Amino acid sequence: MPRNDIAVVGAGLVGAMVATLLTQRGFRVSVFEKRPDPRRAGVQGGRSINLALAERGLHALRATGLAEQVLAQSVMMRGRMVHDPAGHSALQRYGADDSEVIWSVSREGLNGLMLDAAEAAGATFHFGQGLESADLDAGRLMLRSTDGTQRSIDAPVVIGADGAGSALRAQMHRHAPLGERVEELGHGYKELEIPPGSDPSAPFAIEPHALHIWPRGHYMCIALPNREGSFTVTLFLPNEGEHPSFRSIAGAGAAEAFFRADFPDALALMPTFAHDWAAHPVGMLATLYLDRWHIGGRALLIGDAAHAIVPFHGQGMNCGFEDAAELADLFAADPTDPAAVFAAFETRRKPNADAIARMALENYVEMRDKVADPVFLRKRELGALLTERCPSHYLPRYRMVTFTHLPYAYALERGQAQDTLVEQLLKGHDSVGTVDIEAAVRALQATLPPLPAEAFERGLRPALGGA
Ligand code: FAD
Ligand code: 8R5
Repeated sequence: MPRNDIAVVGAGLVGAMVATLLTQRGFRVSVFEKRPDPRRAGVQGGRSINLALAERGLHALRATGLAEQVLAQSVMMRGRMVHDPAGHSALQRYGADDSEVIWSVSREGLNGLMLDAAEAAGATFHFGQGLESADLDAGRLMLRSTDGTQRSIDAPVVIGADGAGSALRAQMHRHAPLGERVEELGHGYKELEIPPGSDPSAPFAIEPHALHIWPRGHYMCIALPNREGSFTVTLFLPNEGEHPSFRSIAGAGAAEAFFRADFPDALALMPTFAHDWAAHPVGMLATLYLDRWHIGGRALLIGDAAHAIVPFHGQGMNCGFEDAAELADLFAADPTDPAAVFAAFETRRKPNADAIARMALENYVEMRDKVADPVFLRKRELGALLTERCPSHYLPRYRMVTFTHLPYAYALERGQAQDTLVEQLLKGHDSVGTVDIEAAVRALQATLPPLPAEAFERGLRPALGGA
């Protein structure tokens, strides 16, 4: 390969994104993907799997020119709809208004749009060609095709976007240890489905414009809407231990009894429950930490390959897209020195990847337990009030993560400081109503510096597009 040629391993969400952005900046990009072209092969198992797209992901999509098209295929989610055990539900808005919402998008649809865009920009794709091994000293990749044939190619500069089970990571590790650590959560997930109702003019069985949560303390169900009127439901549950756990629930019949007791309203909307339970495997959840993401200027890991996280903040793809955008910016600024680019990328992104990994773990407790807790709700209410009264100094952490481009590490740190203050302000109060708001604002301004300008540069999302 001549200079300025970059090989990308993996044509998933992050691989397609980085290929598009680098091609747009004048690099010649070849992408090698183990699986067949998903635009031809169709989804595995025919299931619709959706993802929550937020500002960081949308920002990268804007750079590719795809944002409008993606939003037009998505369903807007204004907040969390919390379903209590008695069957009541209430919406907790994510932001101030409909400019602060997240979007439920089909993984298959998004991946297809992104592959089309990367090809249109000039990137070359080789489907059905998996990375098998790599000689990083010689700058060669060994690939195996679906039909079993092997070949090797020159690739002096390679980016690994091959996901949590990255083959490039394993090859890099052989070359020089990366300091890999995998922390399993001990909880897994099972995907289920609420199909569209029979009335084609109102196909959604529950509120379409929300991310639904059934919090139950140590476990929970969630549901995200799909455009055609169905919902993808996910149960998160401990793998082992006392009932309920995946181990304690033996088979679809026992699972149905568990749902009848704990999620009766959701079960009533899932006619294919028993089939889905038996057919879908339990997914595993873990956080991946590495000490190093690159080997000189030869190989770099991005996306899940570098920092797979648990799903509870809905930021895995969003963070991977932000990786791709930052990497493309660094490459554009210094196109001839991949070693310097990779080192700068690792220095900039690693603290942020660590921060979102931690916040994602924390958000599991928030979703499954705290969203129904009065103390948590008071803190949230006072936080919202402070943002309204003093936007220069207070922005809830969830909103920094989801609706701004502030570094994740900043959101984590600022969130802790804000939280401490709100706890102090609420001391001795059973309700936000008795807190002196003027005094609280003064305390806020005296304790914390103003938020950086980036907090207010939230991408203006058009009200158009989306269902
Ligand atoms: P992947 O999407 O895993 O892509 C890796 C690609 O590399 C694949 O195409 C794979 O076939 C290919 N590959 C693997 N091995 C090789 C090889 N040896 N050679 C060549 N190619 C190879 N994130 C969010 O932001 N919001 C959400 O709501 C959300 N929901 C999720 C729901 C589910 C069910 C799951 C599983 C994840 C969810 N995530 C979400 C996380 C998100 O999917 C990932 O963070 C994101 O897909 C990472 O992209 P990636 O390109 O790094 O990896
Ligand atoms: N990933 C999400 C959020 C935060 C919602 C909130 C949470 C399913 C396997 Cl669990 C989860 C969120 O705090 O109110 N935004 O987007 C997506 C989530 O799970 C996805 C769909 C998922 C991996 C299964």
